[in-house]
Amino acid sequence: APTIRRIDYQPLAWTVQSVDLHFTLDAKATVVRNRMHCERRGAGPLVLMAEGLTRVSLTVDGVEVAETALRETDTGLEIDLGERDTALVEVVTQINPSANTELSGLYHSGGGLYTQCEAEGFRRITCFPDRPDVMARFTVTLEADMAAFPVLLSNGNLVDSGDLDGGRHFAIWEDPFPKPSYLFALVAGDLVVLERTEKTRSGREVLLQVWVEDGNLDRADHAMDSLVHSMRWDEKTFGLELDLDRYMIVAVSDFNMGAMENKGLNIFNAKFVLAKPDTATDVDYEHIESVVAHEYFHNWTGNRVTCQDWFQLTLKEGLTVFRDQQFSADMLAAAGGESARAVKRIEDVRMLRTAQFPEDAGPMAHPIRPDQYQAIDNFYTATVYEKGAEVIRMLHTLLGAEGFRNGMDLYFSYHDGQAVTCDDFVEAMSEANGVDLDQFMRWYSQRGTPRLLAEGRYDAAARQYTLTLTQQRPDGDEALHMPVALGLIGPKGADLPLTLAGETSAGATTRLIELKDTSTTLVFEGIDAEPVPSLLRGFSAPVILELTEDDRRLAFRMAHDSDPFNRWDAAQRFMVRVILAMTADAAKGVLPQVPDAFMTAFGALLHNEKLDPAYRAVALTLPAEAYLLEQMTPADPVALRRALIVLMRSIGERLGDSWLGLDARLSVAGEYRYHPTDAGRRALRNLGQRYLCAAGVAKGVERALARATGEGHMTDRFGALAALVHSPASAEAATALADFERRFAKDALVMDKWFAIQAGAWRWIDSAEPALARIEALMSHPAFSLSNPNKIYALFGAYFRANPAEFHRADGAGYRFWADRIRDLNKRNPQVASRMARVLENWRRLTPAQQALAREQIEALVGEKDLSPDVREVLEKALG
Ligand code: HT7
Ligand code: ZN
Repeated sequence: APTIRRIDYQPLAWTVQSVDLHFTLDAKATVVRNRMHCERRGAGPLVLMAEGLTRVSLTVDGVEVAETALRETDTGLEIDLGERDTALVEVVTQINPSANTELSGLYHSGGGLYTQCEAEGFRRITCFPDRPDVMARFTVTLEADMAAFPVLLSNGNLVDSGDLDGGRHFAIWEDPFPKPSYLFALVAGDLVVLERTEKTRSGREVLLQVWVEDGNLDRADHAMDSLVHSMRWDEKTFGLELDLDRYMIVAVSDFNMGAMENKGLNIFNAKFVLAKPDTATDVDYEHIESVVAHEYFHNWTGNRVTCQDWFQLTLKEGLTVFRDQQFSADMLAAAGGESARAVKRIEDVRMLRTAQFPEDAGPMAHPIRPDQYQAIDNFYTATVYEKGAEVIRMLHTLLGAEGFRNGMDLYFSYHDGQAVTCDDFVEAMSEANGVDLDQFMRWYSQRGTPRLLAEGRYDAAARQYTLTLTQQRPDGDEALHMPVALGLIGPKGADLPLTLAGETSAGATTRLIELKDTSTTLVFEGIDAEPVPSLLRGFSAPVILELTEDDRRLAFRMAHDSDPFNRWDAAQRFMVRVILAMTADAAKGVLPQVPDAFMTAFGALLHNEKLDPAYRAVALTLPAEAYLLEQMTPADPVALRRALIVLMRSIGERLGDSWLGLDARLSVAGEYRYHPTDAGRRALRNLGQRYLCAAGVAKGVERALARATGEGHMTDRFGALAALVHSPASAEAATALADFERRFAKDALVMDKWFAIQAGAWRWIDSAEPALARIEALMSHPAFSLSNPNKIYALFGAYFRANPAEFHRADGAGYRFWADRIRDLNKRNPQVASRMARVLENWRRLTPAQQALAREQIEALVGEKDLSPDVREVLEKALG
């Protein structure tokens, strides 16, 4: 596939002012009549993108287009419109939604018809200048068989509907806001609705709807509540109101990603809509709230102001992720206090470190605004989304909440209704605050995770503490504008007021330092004893902090750091150090030992009743394997797993009584409610259960089995099931799995959990069944399906990503299985295939023996001629 470059951006010669779409809907043969009112903007032909369409007719101003005026191109067609300045172009196409296994464009799922147009799906529905900088007014007529498709939805407002002859009916939808084609949507199916009317802040009445399949109405309330909370939050925080009379969310079972922010008609993967206590965990509830919010917030950051081109994707995604993170943090803090906010920040950073740091250190590394791509679908990445959100967060930190809000207001006042760039956004922030952000813009063009090296020196005689902070950028790029929040902790554990050389009075205990040079030296005065630095508080910049700290210091910060993020981070650093040392022993065949100092510090956190259970749960959770592997050279997943098994066992054995005591004390009385305080108690209890089962503590295993097979809610049930499956208690695990299967065999979303937990299962004894054998057997399970992305992510994704020791098997069987899955998925659904293909991109970090086995499979795949551009781009980059 050709490489598309950012610097080649050119506006099109023609734009579309308004478009009338008429759909004669049918699962196998849908006919689309598309009338575009086109307007000239420059010299050149009308460029229309088209993919896989059967063209029935094409006319300009009512006249069939002559062969000589038409040129077929790699991406569609070009029409020479002569000297005209306006033209009515009508194109009729036919498509087969049932054959659309890629789930891009118009597709058939569970008896209904759904669309997914971002990034380039609209061209699979009709011929159109399918680029985000072409913003048109859409009127959509849907016509279909009433029995098969009783509900007909599209963007905007319903302006007419009625019956037609032959058992058919129609609906006409008008979207008052110009939009790019990627925000177009239609839904036709047999759905039921939960609805609510709300008043916006300015007093307009709006209709909110959540559409689901029959039988799921009792699972739609949480999504509806989340939508209302999102509306209120955006009004309060940014003064942004819902601009339509009607806002719809539709749940669909087959969907490539999480959800899609189509104007007024958000289409969601059902797993981010449906929840009731029996079927969804606290984590599911949390995800639903944040995904609903994310899509809702896109209405302003993405839809009202959209992207000029796909290189600017982080303009809408980074900003909207930041907005949804802030929303969730505010919601959690309102219900569970400031500690709940800290837990959210920790979870977000944990995710960044697990998913984005490895991406930024591998062959797919790219700046948050990439400079080139082959398949745009490959660039919906953790870098564009999560690192992009960190970049926006740094602006928020640098400008303050009020300054950031002023920047947002100015951005909307300049660019509402436009397709713009990241520069436009940062310029608005800069102008609104009178600050120069030119250097800050480098965050948009540098790839790789910067390192921040810190060195402190205490001079007792001068009562000074000197701190030198040095930036290291991976490509040797220019210095970044980096906000670093820091504090100094005194020997008794209290933060010291900070006075920098030259200042006359003592300042706050946490200071925000703006680094702009490669190296910066700070001198703190009036320091009576050697302090312990606490750097990058709140993770104020997305960097790797390199600071030499011995065990004593880490334990000290675990006990005293007043910044909850850094306190957690100290625990993580201690864990990383211990686990890497244990892994090195395991690799040499030596039995790994857990140091007493670590156990003592860990136990102190566990026993600290002043800390909320939710906080203790995150602080006592081991770093993700993917993050740990990132710290090892070479990465040895099998040795790492051996070390983790020993560590988990020891934590369960040595602190067994404490965990059992907590287990009893943390039980939550009464009916399930989704609330951060309750969720925190359940999280800590479930974590304890993991350690207890890992150690085979009889009482722990017994309680877990009772919970896994009892009549409680899903958070308890699944927590217990996970603890058993991730433990040597194989008989109890088998009983619990069978019970779970019997209860939920007909519930697709719950069965995804069942598939994933087995795919991710650790092997506690060498003679146990390897995960791969189980997965191969599960592929024939009646609830499994190769055409449903959720199933692929649950069974294969969990194996490739969440079970590194089993996937990176010494015999290479994991890699052969992977290659076979990619071959098959590549034909069905290239977007999903390419996501799965990415799991081996960092193969060069593995041990030499594993590298050889992985390379063999990657090379074999690259040698095949039918690879989709998506998969090819990933694999060719992997081979470098
Ligand atoms: N903006 C949405 C992106 C998306 C997507 C992209 C490629 C292929 C399928 C897709 N489904 C949704 C999701 C979001 O960020 O809100
Ligand atoms: Zn988004």
